[in-house]
Amino acid sequence: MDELFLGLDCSTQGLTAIAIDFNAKKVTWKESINFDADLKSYGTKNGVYVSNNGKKVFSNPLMWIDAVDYLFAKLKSKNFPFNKILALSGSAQQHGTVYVNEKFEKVLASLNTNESMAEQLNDAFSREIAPVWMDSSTTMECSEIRKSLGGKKNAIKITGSDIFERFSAPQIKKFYIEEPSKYENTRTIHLVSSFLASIFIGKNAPIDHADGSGMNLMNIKTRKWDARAVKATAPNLLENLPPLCPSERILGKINPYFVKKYGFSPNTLVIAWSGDNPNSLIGIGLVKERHAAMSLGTSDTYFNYMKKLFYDFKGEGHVFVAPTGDYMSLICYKNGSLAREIVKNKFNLSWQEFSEILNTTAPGNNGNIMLPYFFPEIVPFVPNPKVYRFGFDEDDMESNVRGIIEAQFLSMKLHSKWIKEKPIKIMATGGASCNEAILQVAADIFQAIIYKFEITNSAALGASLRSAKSYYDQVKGTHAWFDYINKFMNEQDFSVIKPRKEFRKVYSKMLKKYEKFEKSVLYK
Ligand code: XUL
Repeated sequence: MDELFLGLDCSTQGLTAIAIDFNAKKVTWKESINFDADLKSYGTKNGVYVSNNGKKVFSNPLMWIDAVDYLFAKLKSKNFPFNKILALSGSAQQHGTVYVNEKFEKVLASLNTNESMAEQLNDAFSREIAPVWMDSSTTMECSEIRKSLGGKKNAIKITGSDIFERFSAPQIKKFYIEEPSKYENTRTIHLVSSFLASIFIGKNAPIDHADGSGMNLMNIKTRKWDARAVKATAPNLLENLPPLCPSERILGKINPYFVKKYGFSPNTLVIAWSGDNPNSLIGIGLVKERHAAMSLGTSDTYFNYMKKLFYDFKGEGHVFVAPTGDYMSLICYKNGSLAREIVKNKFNLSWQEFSEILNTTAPGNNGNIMLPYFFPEIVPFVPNPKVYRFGFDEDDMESNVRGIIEAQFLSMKLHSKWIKEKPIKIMATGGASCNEAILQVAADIFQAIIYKFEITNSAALGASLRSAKSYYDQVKGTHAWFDYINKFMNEQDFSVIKPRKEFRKVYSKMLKKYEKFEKSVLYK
């Protein structure tokens, strides 16, 4: 019999389902919906609503559960084999919070299949909206929490990250300050991941350690809610937080609603959900030291699996618990694809022409360096965008093309120095990862092998792999993560970009110069 596992990914813009046949080592189904296009009545743009000043960014939790019904109906119409799914898990955008009242669990336990979940859960929220990771309205709350915890360094030691505007604690604090009576009516505060897991088990689900690390509320060492952080955030908060659990936890059997409505087996196991970045870590196969990944998308992220706990006391990067129970780092850049596109479009280049310039110009850019803050940057923190060019001007096409790409990877290398496990293997995903000329620059700068990975939805894939591991661990005894990943990943398609040793020196010199220039503009 087929042994299928389902992974769902509720990202900012849509919901994706991936089913894998673990024994055949194959992705057998992939289906996505887009919130703006498929759930038009919610009126979102790119899956969110944005306040006039651009600072508050939020979504509607009802839309996410409607998306589950919509996607499953679509799968049912295509005869998706729901009855063969042995276990499922999920992934969701990180940091966003969902506020439910005491009706939530009661309604969940008795959902009827004649109506949609969203219709039945309409009154189960104490706050209609859910702030998401793009929100940057909580600067004041961040400084208050940071101060209560004894400053930036302590905040990092306690929670693994400095206090960030998009993280859950400052978001919860703001809600408590601005809408105290709604806060009062809140029974449970979920992350998007634990909220959706709750739907699938028919009661409040725990928050897994990996996604819990993105809240500024969990102690990164003890993996428990940290009393100091909880106190610094809002009164009686501990009562409203779900328990924490390891990411591999089997939460229980699937809510009968899904059995009756879509034909899941009543024995389908539901595994704890987690955040999209932790799920991607698994989906890309990072379960060993010195393995890292770069996701080159709207924003670029760089993340590492870490055997040991390292802190970035500069406060730029984050440390999360990994779904394997170890650690992972995450560095998030705003100047990703959009910045690359600005340069490409300024010179009316196609991507092919852009690549040709990279292939035919000298690594090191003849000493020219760009600091590419086309947009406000998170790493390093640059609130007011400005592009700096050293040794060339904005009309020099070659130097600009090479300049932007070298700057992005030099910055990644520089700002990940605090991770003492140096990468030898870097997986590349995301839109720009199909461009081998760009990846060659990355390989030369990092002096590491870059693997170009064909599967685009690594978060949903990670969730399906996590559900397979928890299921087989239970029925066949625990196995190392590496065994699972190796078994599955070796069958996937990769192309390999090797670092060219002859450019090692050029780039190590250039990195020092880049650091000097960065300091000169940041601290002037
Ligand atoms: C990570 C972060 C984003 C969201 C996107 O810290 O904010 O990557 O998880 O979904």
